[in-house]
Amino acid sequence: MTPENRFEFYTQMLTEYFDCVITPIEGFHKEINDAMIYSLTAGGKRIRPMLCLEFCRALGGDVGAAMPFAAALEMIHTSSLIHDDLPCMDDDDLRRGKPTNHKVFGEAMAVLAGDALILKAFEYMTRSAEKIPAEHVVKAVRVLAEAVGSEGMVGGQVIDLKSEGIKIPIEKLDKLHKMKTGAMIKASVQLGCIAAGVTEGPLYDAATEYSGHIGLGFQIKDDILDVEGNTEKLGKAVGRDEKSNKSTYVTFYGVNGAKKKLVEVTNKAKTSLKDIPDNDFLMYLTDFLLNRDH
Ligand code: GRG
Repeated sequence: MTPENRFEFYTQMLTEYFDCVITPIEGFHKEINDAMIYSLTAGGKRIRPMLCLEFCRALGGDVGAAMPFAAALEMIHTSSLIHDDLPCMDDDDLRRGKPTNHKVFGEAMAVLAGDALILKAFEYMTRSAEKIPAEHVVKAVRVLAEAVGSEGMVGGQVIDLKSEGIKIPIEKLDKLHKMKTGAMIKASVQLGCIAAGVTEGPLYDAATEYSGHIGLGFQIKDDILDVEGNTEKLGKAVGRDEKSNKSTYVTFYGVNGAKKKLVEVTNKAKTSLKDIPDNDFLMYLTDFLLNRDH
Protein backbone atom coordinates (compact mmCIF):
# COMPACT_ATOMS: atom_id res chain seq x y z
CA MET A 1 0.00 0.00 0.00
CA THR A 2 1.40 3.45 -0.86
CA PRO A 3 1.65 5.96 2.01
CA GLU A 4 -1.07 8.08 0.35
CA ASN A 5 -3.37 5.06 0.19
CA ARG A 6 -2.62 4.13 3.78
CA PHE A 7 -3.47 7.70 4.86
CA GLU A 8 -6.81 7.40 3.05
CA PHE A 9 -7.37 3.89 4.41
CA TYR A 10 -6.88 5.00 8.04
CA THR A 11 -9.00 8.12 7.54
CA GLN A 12 -11.85 6.03 6.15
CA MET A 13 -11.48 3.38 8.85
CA LEU A 14 -11.54 6.00 11.61
CA THR A 15 -14.49 7.87 10.11
CA GLU A 16 -16.53 4.67 9.97
CA TYR A 17 -15.52 3.74 13.50
CA PHE A 18 -16.39 7.18 14.94
CA ASP A 19 -19.79 6.98 13.28
CA CYS A 20 -20.48 3.92 15.43
CA VAL A 21 -18.78 5.03 18.67
CA ILE A 22 -21.63 7.29 19.72
CA THR A 23 -24.89 6.77 17.91
CA PRO A 24 -27.90 9.10 17.94
CA ILE A 25 -30.50 8.36 20.59
CA GLU A 26 -33.99 9.57 21.38
CA GLY A 27 -35.04 10.50 24.91
CA PHE A 28 -34.54 13.20 27.52
CA HIS A 29 -30.74 13.28 27.20
CA LYS A 30 -30.61 13.20 23.39
CA GLU A 31 -28.94 16.62 23.31
CA ILE A 32 -25.71 15.55 25.02
CA ASN A 33 -25.32 12.71 22.52
CA ASP A 34 -25.93 15.07 19.61
CA ALA A 35 -23.34 17.52 20.97
CA MET A 36 -20.73 14.75 21.34
CA ILE A 37 -21.40 13.38 17.86
CA TYR A 38 -21.32 16.89 16.35
CA SER A 39 -17.70 17.53 17.34
CA LEU A 40 -16.34 13.99 17.10
CA THR A 41 -17.54 13.58 13.52
CA ALA A 42 -16.71 17.14 12.42
CA GLY A 43 -13.54 16.02 10.67
CA GLY A 44 -10.03 17.00 11.66
CA LYS A 45 -6.82 15.39 10.51
CA ARG A 46 -7.05 12.41 12.90
CA ILE A 47 -3.28 12.57 13.45
CA ARG A 48 -3.33 11.19 16.99
CA PRO A 49 -5.35 8.04 16.26
CA MET A 50 -3.39 7.55 13.04
CA LEU A 51 -0.08 7.60 14.94
CA CYS A 52 -1.48 5.07 17.38
CA LEU A 53 -2.67 2.70 14.64
CA GLU A 54 0.52 2.99 12.62
CA PHE A 55 2.91 2.39 15.52
CA CYS A 56 0.82 -0.65 16.41
CA ARG A 57 1.02 -1.95 12.84
CA ALA A 58 4.72 -1.18 12.35
CA LEU A 59 5.56 -3.03 15.56
CA GLY A 60 3.64 -6.11 14.46
CA GLY A 61 0.35 -5.53 16.31
CA ASP A 62 -3.26 -5.92 15.19
CA VAL A 63 -4.59 -2.56 14.03
CA GLY A 64 -8.16 -3.68 14.76
CA ALA A 65 -7.25 -4.30 18.40
CA ALA A 66 -5.79 -0.79 18.66
CA MET A 67 -8.99 0.91 17.43
CA PRO A 68 -10.46 1.53 20.92
CA PHE A 69 -7.17 3.23 21.92
CA ALA A 70 -7.24 5.30 18.73
CA ALA A 71 -10.86 6.29 19.37
CA ALA A 72 -10.07 7.24 22.96
CA LEU A 73 -7.26 9.54 21.81
CA GLU A 74 -9.52 11.33 19.33
CA MET A 75 -12.33 11.64 21.89
CA ILE A 76 -10.01 13.29 24.42
CA HIS A 77 -8.49 15.52 21.75
CA THR A 78 -11.99 16.54 20.61
CA SER A 79 -13.06 17.26 24.19
CA SER A 80 -10.05 19.53 24.61
CA LEU A 81 -10.97 21.44 21.45
CA ILE A 82 -14.57 21.90 22.67
CA HIS A 83 -13.37 23.23 26.02
CA ASP A 84 -10.60 25.31 24.44
CA ASP A 85 -13.17 27.12 22.26
CA LEU A 86 -15.42 28.10 25.19
CA PRO A 87 -15.92 31.80 26.04
CA CYS A 88 -13.99 31.29 29.31
CA MET A 89 -10.97 29.98 27.32
CA ASP A 90 -10.21 31.09 23.74
CA ASP A 91 -13.78 32.11 22.88
CA ASP A 92 -13.76 30.86 19.28
CA ASP A 93 -16.68 30.64 16.86
CA LEU A 94 -15.25 28.29 14.25
CA ARG A 95 -13.61 24.87 14.56
CA ARG A 96 -13.01 22.24 11.88
CA GLY A 97 -14.87 24.50 9.47
CA LYS A 98 -18.06 24.48 11.53
CA PRO A 99 -19.53 26.64 14.30
CA THR A 100 -17.96 25.67 17.63
CA ASN A 101 -19.85 23.30 19.91
CA HIS A 102 -21.06 25.99 22.32
CA LYS A 103 -22.31 28.14 19.41
CA VAL A 104 -24.62 25.29 18.41
CA PHE A 105 -25.52 23.64 21.71
CA GLY A 106 -24.87 26.39 24.25
CA GLU A 107 -22.12 26.71 26.83
CA ALA A 108 -23.47 24.30 29.43
CA MET A 109 -24.00 21.52 26.91
CA ALA A 110 -20.53 22.08 25.41
CA VAL A 111 -18.91 21.71 28.84
CA LEU A 112 -20.88 18.52 29.40
CA ALA A 113 -20.13 17.15 25.92
CA GLY A 114 -16.42 17.63 26.60
CA ASP A 115 -16.75 15.97 30.00
CA ALA A 116 -18.71 13.04 28.60
CA LEU A 117 -16.19 12.51 25.77
CA ILE A 118 -13.37 12.19 28.31
CA LEU A 119 -15.30 9.51 30.17
CA LYS A 120 -16.32 7.77 26.94
CA ALA A 121 -12.63 7.66 26.04
CA PHE A 122 -11.75 5.73 29.17
CA GLU A 123 -14.74 3.45 28.66
CA TYR A 124 -13.27 2.64 25.23
CA MET A 125 -9.81 2.04 26.67
CA THR A 126 -11.26 -0.74 28.82
CA ARG A 127 -13.12 -2.18 25.83
CA SER A 128 -9.76 -2.95 24.25
CA ALA A 129 -9.23 -5.61 26.94
CA GLU A 130 -11.20 -7.98 24.69
CA LYS A 131 -8.13 -8.16 22.43
CA ILE A 132 -5.22 -6.68 24.41
CA PRO A 133 -3.88 -8.23 27.66
CA ALA A 134 -5.42 -6.50 30.69
CA GLU A 135 -2.05 -5.47 32.18
CA HIS A 136 -1.21 -3.66 28.94
CA VAL A 137 -4.59 -1.92 28.98
CA VAL A 138 -3.91 -0.76 32.53
CA LYS A 139 -0.56 0.70 31.46
CA ALA A 140 -2.21 2.42 28.49
CA VAL A 141 -4.92 3.93 30.72
CA ARG A 142 -2.25 5.33 33.00
CA VAL A 143 -0.20 6.73 30.10
CA LEU A 144 -3.28 8.45 28.69
CA ALA A 145 -4.54 9.80 32.02
CA GLU A 146 -1.10 11.26 32.80
CA ALA A 147 -0.94 12.88 29.36
CA VAL A 148 -4.34 14.51 29.78
CA GLY A 149 -4.21 15.65 33.39
CA SER A 150 -2.56 18.43 35.36
CA GLU A 151 0.93 17.12 34.53
CA GLY A 152 0.00 17.05 30.83
CA MET A 153 -2.47 18.81 28.57
CA VAL A 154 -4.54 20.46 31.31
CA GLY A 155 -1.39 21.72 33.05
CA GLY A 156 -0.13 23.09 29.74
CA GLN A 157 -3.40 24.91 29.20
CA VAL A 158 -3.04 26.48 32.64
CA ILE A 159 0.45 27.79 31.81
CA ASP A 160 -0.94 29.07 28.50
CA LEU A 161 -3.82 30.94 30.15
CA LYS A 162 -1.49 32.46 32.73
CA SER A 163 0.97 33.55 30.04
CA GLU A 164 -1.45 35.56 27.92
CA GLY A 165 -0.27 39.05 27.15
CA ILE A 166 3.19 38.54 28.62
CA LYS A 167 6.51 37.61 27.05
CA ILE A 168 7.69 34.30 28.44
CA PRO A 169 11.18 32.76 28.16
CA ILE A 170 11.74 29.96 25.62
CA GLU A 171 12.15 27.37 28.41
CA LYS A 172 8.62 28.16 29.62
CA LEU A 173 7.23 28.13 26.07
CA ASP A 174 8.82 24.71 25.48
CA LYS A 175 7.43 23.37 28.77
CA LEU A 176 3.97 24.78 28.01
CA HIS A 177 3.75 23.06 24.64
CA LYS A 178 5.43 19.85 25.78
CA MET A 179 2.48 19.57 28.17
CA LYS A 180 -0.37 21.14 26.18
CA THR A 181 0.28 19.67 22.72
CA GLY A 182 3.19 17.25 23.08
CA ALA A 183 1.82 15.08 25.87
CA MET A 184 -1.15 13.83 23.82
CA ILE A 185 1.06 13.19 20.79
CA LYS A 186 3.47 11.22 22.98
CA ALA A 187 0.55 9.23 24.42
CA SER A 188 -0.72 8.51 20.89
CA VAL A 189 2.60 6.95 19.89
CA GLN A 190 3.00 5.08 23.19
CA LEU A 191 -0.54 3.68 23.04
CA GLY A 192 0.23 2.32 19.57
CA CYS A 193 3.35 0.59 20.93
CA ILE A 194 1.46 -0.81 23.92
CA ALA A 195 -1.33 -2.12 21.66
CA ALA A 196 1.38 -4.06 19.80
CA GLY A 197 2.68 -5.48 23.09
CA VAL A 198 5.77 -3.22 23.16
CA THR A 199 5.47 -1.67 26.63
CA GLU A 200 9.14 -0.85 27.26
CA GLY A 201 12.63 -1.30 25.78
CA PRO A 202 14.58 0.25 22.89
CA LEU A 203 11.69 0.40 20.41
CA TYR A 204 9.36 1.98 22.98
CA ASP A 205 12.10 4.50 23.81
CA ALA A 206 12.79 5.27 20.13
CA ALA A 207 9.06 5.81 19.53
CA THR A 208 8.87 8.08 22.57
CA GLU A 209 11.86 10.09 21.36
CA TYR A 210 10.20 10.42 17.94
CA SER A 211 6.99 11.67 19.57
CA GLY A 212 8.90 14.39 21.43
CA HIS A 213 10.28 15.78 18.18
CA ILE A 214 7.00 15.71 16.26
CA GLY A 215 5.14 17.13 19.27
CA LEU A 216 7.39 20.19 19.21
CA GLY A 217 7.21 20.35 15.41
CA PHE A 218 3.41 20.17 15.53
CA GLN A 219 3.20 23.25 17.73
CA ILE A 220 5.79 25.20 15.72
CA LYS A 221 3.75 24.49 12.58
CA ASP A 222 0.55 25.49 14.39
CA ASP A 223 2.13 28.84 15.29
CA ILE A 224 3.32 29.38 11.70
CA LEU A 225 -0.12 28.55 10.31
CA ASP A 226 -1.72 31.05 12.67
CA VAL A 227 0.33 33.70 10.85
CA GLU A 228 0.49 32.33 7.30
CA GLY A 229 -2.47 29.96 7.02
CA ASN A 230 -5.98 30.74 5.90
CA THR A 231 -9.27 30.25 7.70
CA GLU A 232 -10.90 28.31 4.89
CA LYS A 233 -8.23 25.61 4.84
CA LEU A 234 -7.65 25.52 8.59
CA GLY A 235 -11.34 25.59 9.47
CA LYS A 236 -10.61 27.97 12.34
CA ALA A 237 -9.77 31.63 12.82
CA VAL A 238 -6.20 32.77 12.09
CA GLY A 239 -4.23 35.62 13.63
CA ARG A 240 -5.51 34.75 17.10
CA ASP A 241 -2.06 34.61 18.68
CA GLU A 242 -1.17 38.15 17.67
CA LYS A 243 -4.58 39.44 18.72
CA SER A 244 -4.23 37.97 22.19
CA ASN A 245 -0.59 39.01 22.37
CA LYS A 246 0.62 35.45 22.93
CA SER A 247 4.22 34.28 23.08
CA THR A 248 4.67 31.72 20.30
CA TYR A 249 7.52 30.10 18.36
CA VAL A 250 6.95 32.76 15.71
CA THR A 251 7.22 35.66 18.15
CA PHE A 252 10.33 34.01 19.56
CA TYR A 253 12.20 32.95 16.40
CA GLY A 254 10.40 34.96 13.68
CA VAL A 255 8.57 33.16 10.83
CA ASN A 256 11.75 32.13 9.01
CA GLY A 257 13.50 31.08 12.21
CA ALA A 258 10.45 29.02 13.21
CA LYS A 259 10.46 27.33 9.78
CA LYS A 260 14.15 26.49 10.18
CA LYS A 261 13.53 25.07 13.64
CA LEU A 262 10.65 23.00 12.24
CA VAL A 263 12.91 21.44 9.60
CA GLU A 264 15.48 20.67 12.30
CA VAL A 265 13.02 18.85 14.57
CA THR A 266 11.51 17.03 11.57
CA ASN A 267 14.95 15.69 10.69
CA LYS A 268 15.53 14.64 14.28
CA ALA A 269 12.15 12.89 14.28
CA LYS A 270 13.06 10.94 11.14
CA THR A 271 16.39 9.92 12.67
CA SER A 272 14.53 8.55 15.71
CA LEU A 273 12.56 6.29 13.37
CA LYS A 274 15.65 4.51 12.05
CA ASP A 275 15.15 1.34 14.14
CA ILE A 276 11.36 1.23 13.81
CA PRO A 277 10.55 -1.52 11.31
CA ASP A 278 8.51 -0.87 8.18
CA ASN A 279 8.65 2.90 8.82
CA ASP A 280 7.74 4.22 5.33
CA PHE A 281 4.35 5.51 6.36
CA LEU A 282 5.74 7.09 9.54
CA MET A 283 8.34 8.91 7.41
CA TYR A 284 5.52 10.08 5.12
CA LEU A 285 3.43 11.23 8.08
CA THR A 286 6.40 13.14 9.49
CA ASP A 287 6.75 15.03 6.20
CA PHE A 288 2.99 15.58 6.10
CA LEU A 289 3.22 17.30 9.49
CA LEU A 290 6.05 19.49 8.20
CA ASN A 291 4.23 20.53 5.01
CA ARG A 292 0.58 20.56 6.13
CA ASP A 293 -1.57 23.58 5.35
CA HIS A 294 -4.35 22.74 7.81
C1 GRG B 1 -11.05 18.53 28.15
C2 GRG B 1 -9.28 17.07 29.14
C3 GRG B 1 -9.71 18.38 28.69
C4 GRG B 1 -8.85 19.41 28.79
C5 GRG B 1 -9.20 20.78 28.47
C6 GRG B 1 -8.78 23.33 26.93
C7 GRG B 1 -7.76 22.39 27.39
C8 GRG B 1 -7.97 21.66 28.64
C9 GRG B 1 -6.63 22.16 26.72
C10 GRG B 1 -6.34 22.76 25.42
C11 GRG B 1 -5.61 21.77 24.58
C12 GRG B 1 -5.41 22.26 23.20
C13 GRG B 1 -6.53 22.87 22.46
C14 GRG B 1 -4.22 22.12 22.67
C15 GRG B 1 -3.90 22.56 21.31
C16 GRG B 1 -3.49 21.37 20.54
C17 GRG B 1 -3.59 21.62 19.09
C18 GRG B 1 -2.40 22.12 18.39
C19 GRG B 1 -4.76 21.38 18.49
C20 GRG B 1 -4.98 21.32 17.05
O1 GRG B 1 -4.86 19.96 16.71
P1 GRG B 1 -5.07 19.45 15.23
O2 GRG B 1 -4.40 20.38 14.29
O3 GRG B 1 -6.64 19.60 15.07
O4 GRG B 1 -4.67 18.02 15.19
P2 GRG B 1 -7.65 18.70 14.20
O5 GRG B 1 -8.88 19.55 14.08
O6 GRG B 1 -7.00 18.42 12.87
O7 GRG B 1 -7.90 17.45 14.98
